[in-house]
Amino acid sequence: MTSNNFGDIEKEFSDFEKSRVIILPVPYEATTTYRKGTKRGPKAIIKASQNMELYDEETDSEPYKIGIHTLKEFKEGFDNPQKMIKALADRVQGLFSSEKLVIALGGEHTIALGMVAGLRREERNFSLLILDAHADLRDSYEETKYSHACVARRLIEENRIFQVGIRSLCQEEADFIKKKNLKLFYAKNIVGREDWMKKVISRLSNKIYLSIDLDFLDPSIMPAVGTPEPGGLGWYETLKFLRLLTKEKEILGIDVVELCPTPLDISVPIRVSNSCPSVFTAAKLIYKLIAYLTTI
Ligand SMILES: [Mn+2]
Repeated sequence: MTSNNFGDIEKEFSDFEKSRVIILPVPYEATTTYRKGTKRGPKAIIKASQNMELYDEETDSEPYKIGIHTLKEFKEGFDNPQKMIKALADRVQGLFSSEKLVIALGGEHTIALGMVAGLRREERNFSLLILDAHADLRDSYEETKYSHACVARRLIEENRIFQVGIRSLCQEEADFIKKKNLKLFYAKNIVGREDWMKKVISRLSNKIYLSIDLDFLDPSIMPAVGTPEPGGLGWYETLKFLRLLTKEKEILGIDVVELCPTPLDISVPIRVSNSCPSVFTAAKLIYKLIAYLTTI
């Protein structure tokens, strides 16, 4: 297990040309506020994915056979958020135009801005679904407009966004939501229920971009994130929603961000790192999404 490829998939099914899914590690971290380490996320997810079974029992399939290629880490423009966003948009634009499904691994949430900018050059008509504990609607934070805490605010300037799982915001954000009459799906109204799933899906365009901040999950199953927040979604309700979503909508691009592994999750034997299963949960969540995409 020395390859850097997601799932440690054999060459036949991880060749770039033949792969439908492209994993792009983006270890960008500049503005994380509570706990640093999201830059270690992509490597940790890939390492965990190499210990995962590649057969999926729920769909009775081997999702990797659709082709999953892992690109080299993207690291351009990391000294300046606007440069990073532009460079990432340049990097992914060609992938989107060749109809690859790009899954970017963060890194902090700011990478979503580059992904969406790249996609927008190729496709105008999509809506953006954000799963997150935080509203991320501040106009600026700690003197930058490109903080992870401002991601949704930047995205809403040019996109139709739908936020699901929200349970943490400040007064400024609450005022902004009222002023703009935004309809957020708050965690308190959805956790443990299913009636919201079809409602969310019915509001989206046929094509969507999906941004997954892992802190939307409950910290009992996803403690290793930059800014954990109690009261999030559980594993099976998340899977149910994602399966419905992939059935009804065409997903053009995905980012999975804010995993903040502790050193334990990275460099010690499996036996020990199992004590903090966040990275495995993140890897499995991504593989589940691929399973649903391949078996609709
Ligand atoms: Mn968040």
